[in-house]
Amino acid sequence: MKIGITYGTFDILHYGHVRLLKRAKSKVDFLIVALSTDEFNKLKNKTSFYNYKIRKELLSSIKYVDKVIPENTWNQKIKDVKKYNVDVFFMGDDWKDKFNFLKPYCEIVYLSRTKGISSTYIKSKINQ
Ligand code: C2G
Repeated sequence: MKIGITYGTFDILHYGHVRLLKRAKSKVDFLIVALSTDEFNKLKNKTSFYNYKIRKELLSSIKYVDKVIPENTWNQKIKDVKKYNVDVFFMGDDWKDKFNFLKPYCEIVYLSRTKGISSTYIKSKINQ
């Protein structure tokens, strides 16, 4: 069974997130999402609209997502890859080459971001 993992905040879930998850899941049998906790978001200088519990509830309802785990720190990826026997690490290409240190442990796939949508954009439109 081929296992994949991806990481992110996934705030205000939108079709950019879903398309990334769909494409990742098309390449593996089991897809894990490491979801940034509210505390970790502070380290990323991000405040999400939805808290972790809600973001996890939404992600878990997506048929492409098989498991959601917390992302608490920047440096848990190697441990996660080993712990879950991950074969493929996925990230949007806004992170291109940022996680190449994982090469010895698993395949790395950077997927193109979906243009024209982001949680920030949605928030800006709602606030208009
Ligand atoms: N994404 C996408 N298209 C968009 C918006 C986001 O493909 N229009 C992808 C991003 O490239 C990322 C994933 O959806 O792979 C989640 O996006 P974010 O929640 O913005 O992820 P980020 O805050 O960058 O967290 O340790 C890694 C970090 O946790 C990544």
